[in-house]
Amino acid sequence: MLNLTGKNALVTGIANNRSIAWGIAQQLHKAGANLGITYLPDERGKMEKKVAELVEPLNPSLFLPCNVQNDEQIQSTFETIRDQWGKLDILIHCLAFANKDDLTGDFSQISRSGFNTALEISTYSLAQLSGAAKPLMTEGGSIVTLTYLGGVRAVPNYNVMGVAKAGLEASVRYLAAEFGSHNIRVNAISAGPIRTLASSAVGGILDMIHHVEQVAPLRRTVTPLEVGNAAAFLCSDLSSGITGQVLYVDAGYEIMGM
Ligand code: NAD
Ligand code: 0WE
Repeated sequence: MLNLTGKNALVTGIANNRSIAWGIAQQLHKAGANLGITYLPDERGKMEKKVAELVEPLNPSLFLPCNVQNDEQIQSTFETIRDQWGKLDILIHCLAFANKDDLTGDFSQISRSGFNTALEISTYSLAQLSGAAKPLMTEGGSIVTLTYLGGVRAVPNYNVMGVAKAGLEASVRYLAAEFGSHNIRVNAISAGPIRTLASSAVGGILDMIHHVEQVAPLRRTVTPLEVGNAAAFLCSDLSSGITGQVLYVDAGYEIMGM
């Protein structure tokens, strides 16, 4: 049985009730995990209030600001986990960012700063958070990140995010190789397109979703709760033999040739 009672799970990347991280947090809670939630703080504290209200029913025992571009916030997040929880079992990395203008047009025209921003936030952050989590995962652990098919295929307009996801998937393999001797597993879920805050800001996302609904074996897209179920599996002892992998949760779309 899928059982996460007694496990402490840190979930990053909840922005609103459509976030994939929100689907994951709900399923980890349902399986009995004790939750810590981080949010991306803004100047006016609007995000803090919004995310706090959303996650309240899951009774998180930690609720912390964590912008991955801010080293102090990362340090303080993991210091708080050490002081309050003593150990960490689960880390969910569910965040990405590229400048909107870099998700359209010619990839060859990407600026140095646009490239760096996308890879700093979307790729480097996994190694950074995993490195901070490692000493706290004293009884082993599970790290799960979110990727997309655009990291292995040239998906129109995904552009620099595709490069970031290719690096993310490679990071999963190097982290899995490094952490395996500590019984810490590292895996990625490659989700099919879902309408979220990040994807809705992308032109043509509805056409992409429509295309998936025609082509995918299951003739539909996936939901954040389905991604959450796969994440709960990868965080549980049911997946104790699995590390370094990319698990497709995409209604089967990836296997199709046409
Ligand atoms: P979302 O907008 O709900 O989540 C993205 C999150 O990234 C937000 O919570 C945002 O606050 C956070 N974030 C951005 N910059 C940050 C920073 N500097 N520090 C900390 N957090 C920061 O959108 P989503 O679609 O749920 O995205 C979550 C993950 O799922 C991303 O890695 C995305 O690439 C991946 N993914 C999304 C889809 C999709 O179609 N929506 C498909 C496959 C994979
Ligand atoms: O990973 C993603 C979303 C990534 C993303 C989206 C945005 C839009 C708003 C990263 N940064 C930003 N920055 C913004 O300002 N997905 C897998 C969803 C997605 O994004 C696409 C897609 C799909 C699918 C972009 C182009 C083409 C397809």
